[in-house]
Amino acid sequence: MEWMRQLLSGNEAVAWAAKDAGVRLGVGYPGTPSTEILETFGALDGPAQWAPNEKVALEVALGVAYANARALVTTKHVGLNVAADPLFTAAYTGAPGGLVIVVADDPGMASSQNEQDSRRYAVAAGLPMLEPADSQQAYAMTREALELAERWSLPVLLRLTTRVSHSKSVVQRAAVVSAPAPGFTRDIAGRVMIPGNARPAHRRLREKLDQVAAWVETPGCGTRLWNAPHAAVEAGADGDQAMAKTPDVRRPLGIVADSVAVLHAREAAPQADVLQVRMVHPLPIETIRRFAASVERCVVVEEGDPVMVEACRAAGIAVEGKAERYRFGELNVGRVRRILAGEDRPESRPPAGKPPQLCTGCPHRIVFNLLRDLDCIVSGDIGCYTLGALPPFDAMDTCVCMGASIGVGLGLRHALPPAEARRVVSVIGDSTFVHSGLTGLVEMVYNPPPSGHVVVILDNQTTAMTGLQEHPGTGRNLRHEPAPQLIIEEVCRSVGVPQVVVIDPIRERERLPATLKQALAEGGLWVLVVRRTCLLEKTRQQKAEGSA
Ligand SMILES: Cc1ncc(C[n+]2csc(CCOP(=O)(O)OP(=O)(O)O)c2C)c(N)n1
Repeated sequence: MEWMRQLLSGNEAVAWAAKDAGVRLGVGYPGTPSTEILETFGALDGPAQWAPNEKVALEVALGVAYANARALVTTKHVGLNVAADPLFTAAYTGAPGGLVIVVADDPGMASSQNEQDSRRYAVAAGLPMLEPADSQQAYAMTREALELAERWSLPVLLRLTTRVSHSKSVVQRAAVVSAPAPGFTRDIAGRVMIPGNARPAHRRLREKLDQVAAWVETPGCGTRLWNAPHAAVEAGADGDQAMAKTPDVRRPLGIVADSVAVLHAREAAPQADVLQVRMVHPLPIETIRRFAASVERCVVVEEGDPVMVEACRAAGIAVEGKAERYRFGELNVGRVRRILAGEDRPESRPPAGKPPQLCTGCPHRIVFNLLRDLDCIVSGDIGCYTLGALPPFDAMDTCVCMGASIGVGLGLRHALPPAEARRVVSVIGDSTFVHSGLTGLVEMVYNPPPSGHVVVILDNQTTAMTGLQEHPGTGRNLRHEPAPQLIIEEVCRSVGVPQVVVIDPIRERERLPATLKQALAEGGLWVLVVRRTCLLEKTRQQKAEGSA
């Protein structure tokens, strides 16, 4: 049944909402914890596609929204860095169709290289940001975000975190709407961001944000009040109404929280009133002010950076925050109890888990054994192969962000004395190469270090790290159907790399060490494409063929 209540993860709920709200195109780049949003949208027959990277994803979606159609972008937090350039200026141009950018943060870094707090992006770019606490809210707020984006012709950010993305809870869907017909209305002054157009556009953006800031203070819009059970007000009533019913009695404890911290706070302090901030930018600061005035003690409970607590204090609202130690990692009920108790003594450490490892039989293993044995200085990148940094290989020396391996390797080659420079190798996966390695390769050809350079592209024919997604180099699209294929070695040759060698590390076991040794000794510019399909990808393909 269409309207059946379903048990969905936050990511699945976003995908269902996009489907029910007539999203014309969902586009993104995989990244934990966001990946399943587009995969689910695609499985629901929603038009979904992987872009080579997040910047391109946002640009494509922006074009869709310029054409007056609804668009959804999905990314993990660090992907928003990649998409930051179009993001900031898209805030100026706006887009009539309704553009929602779902960004999934990873507090605690279950699978990321940093734990940046994307709420800062909403403030910096000047965009509204909504934050659901569970799957039902993820569904409702995705739809709300699309409506708000249309209403103000302004991209809207929807921020999830690992818990919200991956936890399952019951979702009741709402009526399906059909998308309006796309069409183009020319608006040169509004969309061509030369300085003369951008100056008024910035002012327009700030005016729109003032309107959003006024809207967010209207009852029920930016907040929701979860009252303690003994309070003489209805649980779940909106903030203003509930507070109006108890004007004279100051209740002992009030908590201001966002995202999943709301659920932790309710469990940790069932006696407290909890004000859920649903829109974190613009913040419903006057509603928070009234809430804080309605309680004896008001504590802000938020995961990550002290974003809301700083905003409250800047607005002269007396709130308590959390000790610095709780900025790191995820919150949970126990940690929220500690925050509320003002407990700042060291926390007990969870027992160390088993370190992750490359799979038995993974073709990456052969390369890292070799790099270790040759005592290479390895400028690494992000993917399964980052595990080459751990024992028994210990064969990766740097890993910063996707695509950095080539630039960092070049820098090392430029600076190190010749004997050390000749040991430097950049190692990058196939998906990562397409994502952001290409320009590094152009740099290598344009400004070659005196000792030359060697790039090893670990081509396992999939994006293994995030769960076997396709990319332009695999020759298949998001649904694993055939698509035009980017031939990596041809691209390398065409940008001017003189020595490009493709090697199967298993079938050509001897050739790989011989070629790498030759490349390191001879100097010059080399790309070794080490191509062998990931074993898990092979199994996926066999299963797909079996069920076809
Ligand atoms: C900007 C950014 N987007 C997405 C991710 C998530 N992510 C990490 S590595 C990776 C790609 C891994 O694929 P590949 O380079 O082919 O290596 P493999 O895991 O297959 O060995 C992705 C999507 C990220 N860390 N940063």
